[in-house]
Amino acid sequence: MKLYDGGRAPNPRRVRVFLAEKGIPVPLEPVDLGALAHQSPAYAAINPLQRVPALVLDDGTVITESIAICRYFEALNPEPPLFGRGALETALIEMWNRRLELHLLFPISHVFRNTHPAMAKMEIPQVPAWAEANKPRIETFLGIFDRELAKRPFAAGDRYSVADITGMIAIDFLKPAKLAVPEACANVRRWHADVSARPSAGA
Ligand SMILES: N[C@@H](CCC(=O)N[C@@H](CS)C(=O)NCC(=O)O)C(=O)O
Repeated sequence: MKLYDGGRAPNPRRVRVFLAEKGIPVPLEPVDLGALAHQSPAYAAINPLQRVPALVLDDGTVITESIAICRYFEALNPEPPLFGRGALETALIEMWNRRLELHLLFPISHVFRNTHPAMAKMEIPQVPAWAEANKPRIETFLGIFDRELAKRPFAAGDRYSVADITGMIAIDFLKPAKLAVPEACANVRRWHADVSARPSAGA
């Protein structure tokens, strides 16, 4: 098995943090996004969408999509449960993971991809107006998330989950997008400091 990885890029990091939380060692194969190695014919044969991460199993089966890869490892190694236990906890974690992905990580990614000069060769065309349109959405969502985090320690409840991984990595992605958590979002800041202090955050 081999995990095609993308260094500092957020989606491959989601899988690395997940694996670190589980304590599962998986050999990494670095893919140099800056050099557009993910657009090479060799990598496109693995993932025709030319995105990382991609997990290649020993029989050649390819799994892409960060959350699909995480779910594969969760099914094989249920402890600790990062997608939840039981109907309610599992649904709440799914809800928050999707909210954090769709309403935070993606809009931040749109800002980064449509403004950063280094992304001009990947985001074609770059549309600065789309970046601008996403900025207020990020702020609105952070306000909503902040009010939720006033009620509990982690994104989806009392336990750390995959939703915290998505959220932490989204917040870390604010910096390269030249954005920041608003001062008023004290609960987001507290939660981000807590999840960032876990050893897995360095993965
Ligand atoms: N939905 C995919 C997104 C994968 C993705 O967009 N990966 C980025 C790195 S974070 C990538 O490979 N970008 C290369 C490009 O845009 O050309 C997932 O969850 O894994």
